[in-house]
Amino acid sequence: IGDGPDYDLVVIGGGSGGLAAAKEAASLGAKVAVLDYVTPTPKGTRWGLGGTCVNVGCIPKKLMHQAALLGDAIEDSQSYGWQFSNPENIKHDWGILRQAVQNHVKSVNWVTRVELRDKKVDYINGLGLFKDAHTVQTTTKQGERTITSKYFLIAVGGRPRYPNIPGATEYGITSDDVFSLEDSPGKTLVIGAGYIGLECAGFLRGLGYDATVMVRSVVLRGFDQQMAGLISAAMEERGVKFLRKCVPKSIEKAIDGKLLVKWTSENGQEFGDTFDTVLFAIGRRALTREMQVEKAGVQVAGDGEKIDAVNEQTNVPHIYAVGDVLYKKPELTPVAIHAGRLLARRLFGNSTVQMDYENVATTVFSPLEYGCVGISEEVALQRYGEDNVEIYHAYYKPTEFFIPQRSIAHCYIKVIAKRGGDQKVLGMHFIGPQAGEVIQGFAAAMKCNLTMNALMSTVGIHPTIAEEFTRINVTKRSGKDPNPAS
Ligand code: FAD
Ligand code: NA7
Repeated sequence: IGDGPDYDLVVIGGGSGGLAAAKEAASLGAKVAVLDYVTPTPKGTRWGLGGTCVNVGCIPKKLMHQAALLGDAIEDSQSYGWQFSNPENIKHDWGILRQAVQNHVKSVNWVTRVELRDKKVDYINGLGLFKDAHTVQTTTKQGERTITSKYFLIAVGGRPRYPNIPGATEYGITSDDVFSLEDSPGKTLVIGAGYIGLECAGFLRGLGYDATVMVRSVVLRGFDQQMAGLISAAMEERGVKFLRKCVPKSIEKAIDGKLLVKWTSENGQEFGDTFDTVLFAIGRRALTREMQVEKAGVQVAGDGEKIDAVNEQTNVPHIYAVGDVLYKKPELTPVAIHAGRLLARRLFGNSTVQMDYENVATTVFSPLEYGCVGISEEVALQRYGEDNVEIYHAYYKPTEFFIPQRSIAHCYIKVIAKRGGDQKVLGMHFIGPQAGEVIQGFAAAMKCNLTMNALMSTVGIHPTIAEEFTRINVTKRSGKDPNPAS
């Protein structure tokens, strides 16, 4: 670039969004550098290149969820004829799971580094701070460095919050620590009932640990509340305990090494119990302060930490942002990747295609999974009014549940449609096994303006659970029984 800036694009944060943008930009001929640095957790946990999803998010979470599901499968298998010489002796070994998960994570870290090298993206293992709007400063093992670039991309993601109570950082852990814990977590209190809290409590219970979720207001705030209620009921049925309308007050270490947690209920009553592990899942904060965005003139949104970008562009025209750092955008890996890739194409590939943040499908990997796309019943009623919305629903019986006599009490689906005409589908909600696999294709159908007429005229695949969506015909308005004929 001669006397110009060092790079065409400098990406700060080598996670889902940053890496996708960096690789795409490089393949379009741009000179690109990625800075990635992981500040250790208060417990000292650290990890390699690739960001939250690969190291302490989606991937280790899904693997531990799978470990828990396999436990269920072992139980079911006996009614299908599988014989174990000593069924009571089947145990789970945390150390083996932890090692297997961490080995996989490390292999992904390695592949990511190789990919960057192959694409000629410079990887700088240092914390990036803005010095001014055109310069980023970093300290690596080789010393301090300043880097200039034509464009910058803020992709620093977020990290778990800790509550401001005595003992929180000393004794508590978060999702940043749980997947690499040396010792098995034992009796665990999960504080927070968002999807991360439910998923962690779910797989821990599935692996055989005593698990309790402390809920401040409602479970899965922001999700369809009828579905959220079914998810927590399904978890309770599997032995997860819920402390509702409670907030933590303090954590102390008892002489026997256990953690004594005190909390207060809604009416101010104080309670306490001891746990081996306390895991906070009370939300995440964006890491903009640490990188001194104000020195570049980048404004943060109302919450003081996230960036309210328009089409990923911040208020400083050559500085962009993608991923979890964005204000009021879904905090999901494919969202970060898609937005990062499209941005790189607009910057270096003459593209004009913008990211569409609407109708992004997601799944909560609770023991009985919950997948959804589009809006919740609450939002539909509020947005369109009861007279203009039709809610279709059904309980169903997965074929494979019959033989082991698994509970079908919470296997439920719901489709929210506009009333009248072809009945455009506004939201689809599914509780059951493989919810993510079920919902993904319907998300594509919704992108193509799926209508109730089209859904009902789709021929199902039998016997599957996804076919339930093609059979759905009972509306809430009709008052008819949504239970299947037995
Ligand atoms: P990140 O992936 O967080 O990457 C940011 C990177 O920047 C990190 O490596 C960070 O250390 C680094 N960094 C920060 N500041 C600096 C700096 N100043 N200089 C240099 N580097 C810096 N999403 C899904 O889609 N499906 C799931 O099932 C799912 N499960 C999840 C489970 C858990 C437990 C968690 C925590 C998250 C989960 N997510 C899931 C969310 C998903 O992980 C995030 O949405 C995604 O990783 C966001 O990508 P990002 O690029 O914005 O940031
Ligand atoms: P969420 O989805 O923001 O959920 C946080 C949960 O923690 C939620 O149940 C909160 O209850 C609860 N919370 C928040 N602060 C506290 C305190 N101080 N004490 C007790 N409980 C608290 O976060 P996740 O970690 O599950 O997910 C992180 C992000 O990924 C999230 O923003 C998603 O968009 C994606 P509340 O409902 O506020 O009463």
